[in-house]
Amino acid sequence: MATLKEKLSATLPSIREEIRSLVKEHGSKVISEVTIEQAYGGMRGVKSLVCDTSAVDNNRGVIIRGIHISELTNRIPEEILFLLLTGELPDAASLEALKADLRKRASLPSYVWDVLRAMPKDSHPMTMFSTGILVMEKESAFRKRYDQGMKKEDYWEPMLEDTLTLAARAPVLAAGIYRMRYNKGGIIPPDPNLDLGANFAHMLGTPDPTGTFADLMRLYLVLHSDHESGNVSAMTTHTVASALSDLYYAVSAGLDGLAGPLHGLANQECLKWILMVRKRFHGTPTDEELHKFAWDTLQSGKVIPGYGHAVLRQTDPRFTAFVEFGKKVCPDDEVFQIVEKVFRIVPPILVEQGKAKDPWPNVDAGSGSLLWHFGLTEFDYYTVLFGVSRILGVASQAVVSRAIGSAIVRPKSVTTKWLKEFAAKA
Ligand code: CMX
Repeated sequence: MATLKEKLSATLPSIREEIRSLVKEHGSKVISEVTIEQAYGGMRGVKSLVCDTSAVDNNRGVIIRGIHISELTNRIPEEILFLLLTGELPDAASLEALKADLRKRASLPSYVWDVLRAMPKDSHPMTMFSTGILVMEKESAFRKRYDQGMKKEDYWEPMLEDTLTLAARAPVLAAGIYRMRYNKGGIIPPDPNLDLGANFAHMLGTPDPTGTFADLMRLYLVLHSDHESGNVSAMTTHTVASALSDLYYAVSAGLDGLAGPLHGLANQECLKWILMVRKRFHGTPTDEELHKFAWDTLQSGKVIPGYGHAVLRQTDPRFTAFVEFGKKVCPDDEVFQIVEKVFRIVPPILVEQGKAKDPWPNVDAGSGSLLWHFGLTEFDYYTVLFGVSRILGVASQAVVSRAIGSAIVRPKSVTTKWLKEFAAKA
């Protein structure tokens, strides 16, 4: 049995050596080119980041440390954290050690609640979540060790320390925000006998007589954990951490990016859209009604939330995993049935419109309907759930980045004038 830290520590010398010799032998080889269109177009497709925790295949979706996400749906979030950080799933003893470690860290300083209580009552839950994390920055092990003086090769250790603390505290913070923001009664403390996902379900206080909501929370935390490093939340976290800002600063910034409607907030927008459909047609629409409603959305200049992706070109396997869960748990739920119908109707419309490169559903298209089924109906809270999970991935990426000595991010920008002159000469 090796603890997560022992395992990581043992593998680091060979990983560092592997990268050192790769750069030494092949450092000048070209892996990507950048066109003017890409420079204006969000750098789409430009290969200029390294991420070893996961990779997104255009057609197959996310693969975490070599394991396709569809093979991880029965795992618990703690196993995914171990996998992300070390490259291997834990054995039973290592998993128990990690669970015990996280349990010890799962309490919040009381000043966090004071700060959140002082915020405007109509603050968005993502603002509260990001603020709650930022305000704990003074607890950062990385910052303390850095201030004391620390060698570069040791940076990963306090980064790991902060990762474990944040992974343990995020569900406590998020559940507390839910109870506070929606007047659900007092904050429910963590139950030391439960795993991360079940504990999250418990602290939210959603009735769960059969334990199925806890299963959904485990699945939710597994599916959203990581999606390589070019997406807004991961890239922001990486960029901020590359300045040696500690993990609290970096994760808080990453979550601010996740809060955008083209990224994680799409899960809130998506359920909002589904509920609009239901209201407009007093229930499940006919195919023709839904077809027209989707066209009207596009013609009013809006996107259909939950559809399309910057990298994927097929149905997101995370959407498929949620739909499979829904088929087992709530096949007759009206909102879930509309989600299934949208999946049938919308992709051909997006193809017909001819703009979106990917007409298929992404992770955000189905998750909200399941939360709704369990009575978690406050959809502007949904992105916080995404955030609790995404912390596992972006924090793991940050540990790896510090371990391999990644440089401060500083690409070169050019002016439009420069581009015009360049284009004229080329
Ligand atoms: N509905 C309507 N139009 C869409 C669309 C959708 N679902 N998806 C893409 N398009 C449009 C784009 O807005 C763009 O239009 P313009 O040329 O007028 O600007 C055009 O199709 C080309 O876009 P693209 O290259 O296919 O997509 P991008 O890589 O630029 O953007 C994404 C990807 C996800 C932002 C986009 O598909 C989108 O806005 N989807 C809806 C929001 C959403 O579900 N986001 C969540 C993504 C997953 C996540 O990060 O959580």
